[in-house]
Amino acid sequence: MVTRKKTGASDEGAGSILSTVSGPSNAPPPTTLGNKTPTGDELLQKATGNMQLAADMPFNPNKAGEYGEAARTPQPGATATPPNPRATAGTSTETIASDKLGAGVPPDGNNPTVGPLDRVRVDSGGQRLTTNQGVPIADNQHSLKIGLRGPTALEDFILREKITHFDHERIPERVVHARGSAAHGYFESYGDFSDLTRAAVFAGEGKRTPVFTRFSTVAGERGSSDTVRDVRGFAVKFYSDEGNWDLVGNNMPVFFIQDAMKFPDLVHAVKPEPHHAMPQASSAHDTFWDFVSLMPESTHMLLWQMSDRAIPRSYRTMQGFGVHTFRLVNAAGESRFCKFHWNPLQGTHSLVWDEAAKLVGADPDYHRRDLWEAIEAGAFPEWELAVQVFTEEQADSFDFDVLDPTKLVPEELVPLTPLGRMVLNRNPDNFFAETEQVAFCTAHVIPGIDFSNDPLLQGRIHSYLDTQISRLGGANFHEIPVNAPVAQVHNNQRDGMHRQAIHRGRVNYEPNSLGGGCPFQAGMKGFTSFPEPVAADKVRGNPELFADHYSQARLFFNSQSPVEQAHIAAAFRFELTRVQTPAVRERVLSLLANVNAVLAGSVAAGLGMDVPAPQPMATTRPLPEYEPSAPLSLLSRPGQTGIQTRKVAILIGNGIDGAMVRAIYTALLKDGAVPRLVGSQLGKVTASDGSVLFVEITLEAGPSVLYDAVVVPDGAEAIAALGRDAHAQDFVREQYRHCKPVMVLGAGAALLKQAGVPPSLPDGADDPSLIGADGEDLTPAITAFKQALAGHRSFARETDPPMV
Ligand code: HDE
Repeated sequence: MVTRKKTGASDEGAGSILSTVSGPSNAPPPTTLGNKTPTGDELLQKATGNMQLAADMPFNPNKAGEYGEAARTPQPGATATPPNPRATAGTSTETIASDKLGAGVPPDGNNPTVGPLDRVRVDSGGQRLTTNQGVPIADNQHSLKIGLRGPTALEDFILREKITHFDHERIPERVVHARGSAAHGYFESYGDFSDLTRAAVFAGEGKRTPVFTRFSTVAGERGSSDTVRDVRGFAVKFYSDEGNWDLVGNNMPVFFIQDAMKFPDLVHAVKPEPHHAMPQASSAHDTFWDFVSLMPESTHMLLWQMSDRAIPRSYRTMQGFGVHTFRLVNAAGESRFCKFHWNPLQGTHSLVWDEAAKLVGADPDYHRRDLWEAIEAGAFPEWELAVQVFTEEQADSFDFDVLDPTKLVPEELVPLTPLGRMVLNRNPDNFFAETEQVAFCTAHVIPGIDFSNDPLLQGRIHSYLDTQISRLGGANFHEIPVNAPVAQVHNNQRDGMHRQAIHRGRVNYEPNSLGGGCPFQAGMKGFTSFPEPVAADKVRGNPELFADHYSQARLFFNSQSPVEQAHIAAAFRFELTRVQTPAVRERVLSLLANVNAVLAGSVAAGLGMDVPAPQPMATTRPLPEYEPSAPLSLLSRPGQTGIQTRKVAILIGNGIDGAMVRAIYTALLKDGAVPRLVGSQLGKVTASDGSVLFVEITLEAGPSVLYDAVVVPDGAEAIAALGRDAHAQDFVREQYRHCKPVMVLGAGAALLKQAGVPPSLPDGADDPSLIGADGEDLTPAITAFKQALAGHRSFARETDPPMV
């Protein structure tokens, strides 16, 4: 810019500054606009400051660095410092203050729309009712009518606003994973892992990053039941100080298909059949099994899905997995492959199938309630995040391809490295605003985390961003408070439906000189993709090793305990029984024949069929053989939280032993368990000692499946009455059938006898989870009961079919 030679005030060219089009060429700007107003002064600063910024950048100094080798190390964008605060303003009037505009102080390099959620939490205590425009509503009971018995007036804007908003309350549900529950919490790094990755969340010991974690089923609709047999989603959004990182995983480490191209087919096959929209939230139907039996790469995942992993006891007792191979990249640009694992402190525990099926009716919100109640009670669930880290050279030596998402990396091959822990310690304020509107995207990665070429992952990187646009109504879903990062957001994206941010200034492009070059590209401090060399033909297809469809299915099956193996066989039997097309059943059996002869035989026998010839393999290479891997069994992880949050029913009625009930109740509460007094009906119960107890829930409203264990205390009169209530008999029978700890004291034993519950295990041995006591001293019985409760179930009782 040409500088003024004379020092005195000059209004030459002021007219151009007071106009919004054209101006003199190459002349010094005026120093006064003549008619002095405070706003005019701001305008002068804005215009001259902006001209100065533009002049400070005579050319784009970054351009030469964008080509060839130099492009590998992008440089930070060129910037210039504004000569005055108004230089980058859109308007000279930005300092005008009001209750709406605020203090008239520009945000100065800050984006307040990403601030903590406090800014959008609302409480209506002491407030009057208003419309969405803030107009106080006098009468929220009646519409505006022409006379008390007359028609409603079209001018009733209050009624119309209320009904219109209501009409649009629902948004499309997620196309998969529609049903879910979530909580806030934090991730805490165990140390500085910068040698592995520059990801901000692992930058130092004790560093905490806020998270929002959503668990889900996959196939069911938003209102379906929690305990159906299904894969569970395990999606974690890390609000890191380098932006949001979403680790969108499942509770199983492998997947059904190897390429994103097949995902719509898989989902169409598993969802309710299109002609009659049945069955809801279940894979037990023809189209699912038709599809997967023609896709033998599903076999490994099918074994996981038929295992007890698919019916978790709680979201809190599930592992989580990133499934795909990812990359960790450190500040030196070195990359290693990794697999992510979440291991629950609560241990891995599941329901049994009969219980899961009954819970669908008894409490469709079973997992949602469990997560909510545990967090409300301060029993914050916790997971350890660990990674299996391996180099590209190691990966090349494995006998499977790490880009194949139907394969896991056995822990014996690459052990886990723990990186930190996640604690969920805060329930959402509002289900819709947070849990429903949260948008997870596999494309949300931060510097230090990168993708592998897994063709399933590559497809997901596109899909998640795309789906949010229709589900959340436009491209600005990132501004919804639960989705906004805590890191600053500055770019030149503008407009779109429901834009929240009001950008100051006139610059919405880059490079620019009029905004001092800001926001400027970060160069090597920003996200840079790992420069993996690739030279190959464009092709549709998979590598050779992807054609091994059975060796890891065998690994999984062989790593299960006999009980778990029996459950897998029973689950296949159940699902295939519900299939109606014999050829589909037969095709599934031909897959299983490639996995394990005992499994195939057991399922075939359950269906009244013979085991067919194994399906031809897709490869002629010999399949690798694996030693069983202990961590693949659920039973390998009992957990560290004892009886905390476990629900115990204590059956009571008139004449129950009150002192005994109170002692057990207190002893359970002491260790964090949740006892409930369960009776035939609500109200008072007079105990044998004359004291009064209050029933907390009835046998009808809280059937057996809602509890982890039952206590039948002493008290002849109460037991006789319970014995006349078939609900009570069902209750103890089901507790027994579902292998849960049962404690019977004194006369309580009579109820078990009446319900047909045997006193010992099917093989005649003592049943360690059936605890009885006759004497005065309850302590040993309570101790044994707590021990059995901490151990969850006694599968030694189980027979197929059940005897009780
Ligand atoms: Fe997803 N998946 N997925 N998925 N997925 C969605 O995104 C998709 C896959 C997973 O709590 C959708 O926001 C494709 C594997 C979870 O909000 C959608 C493919 C894994 C959640 C989508 C996969 C997952 C989703 C639906 C194959 C385990 C719930 C709504 C290429 C690693 C996240 C949405 C939440 C949700 C697409 C495969 C996990 C449509 C195309 C493998 C946990 O975008």
